[in-house]
Amino acid sequence: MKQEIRKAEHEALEALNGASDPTGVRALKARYVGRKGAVTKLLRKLSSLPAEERPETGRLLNEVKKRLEEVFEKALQAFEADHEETLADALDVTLPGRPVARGRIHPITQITRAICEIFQGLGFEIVEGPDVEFDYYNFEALNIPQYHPARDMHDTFYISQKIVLRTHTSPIQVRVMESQPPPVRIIAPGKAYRVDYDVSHTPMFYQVEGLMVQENVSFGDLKGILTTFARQIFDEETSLRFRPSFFPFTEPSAEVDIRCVICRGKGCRVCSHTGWLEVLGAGMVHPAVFEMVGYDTDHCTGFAFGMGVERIAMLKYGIDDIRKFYENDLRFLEQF
Ligand code: 2U9
Repeated sequence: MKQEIRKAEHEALEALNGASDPTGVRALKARYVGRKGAVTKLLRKLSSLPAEERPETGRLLNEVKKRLEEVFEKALQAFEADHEETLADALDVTLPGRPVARGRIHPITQITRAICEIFQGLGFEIVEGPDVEFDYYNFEALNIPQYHPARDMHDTFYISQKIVLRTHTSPIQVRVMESQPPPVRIIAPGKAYRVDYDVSHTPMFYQVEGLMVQENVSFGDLKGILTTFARQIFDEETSLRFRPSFFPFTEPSAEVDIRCVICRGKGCRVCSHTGWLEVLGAGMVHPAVFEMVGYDTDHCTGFAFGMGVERIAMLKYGIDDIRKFYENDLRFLEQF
């Protein structure tokens, strides 16, 4: 038995000499001093020895087991220390960190917020509504008849026969008028969708529309509000021009221009040598629209206006292609 013990110790130490990683050491530890290990098995065999041999053999076995446990533990610690040293060598904690790219607010969101803030300052309240709309709110209630070209599949994204992606934010104003009596003074920002794609159109774009309804609101009030707005969003010197136009939901209607921000009216490539740039559309709310929402046209009048946010941003920053806003090119976006 004593010989067996010495042999097991010798073998274990030899094997440990050849171990090249902590996994190997753990396997050896289990093989010799683990629950089913060689030395542990010998301990169990002690009871079969003659009584007089047991004390000395037992002592020897315990000594060998303790010694082996210690050398295995030391070997494992040595591997761990080595590993930490290697990590410390590989990691130079004095190197500067990688710069964290900082995000920023998209230029279209910045301009939408700026527009809304100006109108809030003039007493308008911000209202939002669903992007997916009933045909009724998007067209019918806005006096856009069945045969109007805007209703064509080539202009409008249809979800079903009666449901569309809103082509303007005007349904928001219809919903507000349907739910409350005048006075109304609201601003409706949000996405709009049209089947269109070129340098000045994207299938999704942002709009801000406004509506003011109460007794005796006039075209003069509309001019005053829009002039104040234009002077705040562009600059204090901005002058406005109203050209007659047509929209089914307003009568009379106008397209509104500002004096060219580039040439100040002298004529340049940007304003096609007219000295003016179109910025928005507006008009007095059509009586047919008031009737649809149950407003009494004898006691209230109202004006409405609408603008494309990208167009305002393009004029303000001198950008010639609307698609740049949606290409996610950081070299472009980081300039705002
Ligand atoms: C209601 C009644 C009237 C909103 C208006 C315009 C004129 C207009 C265009 C500007 C550029 C759309 O983004 S664009 O292509 N909009 O010219 N929008 S008046 O009139 C309304 C809205 C709601 C109940």
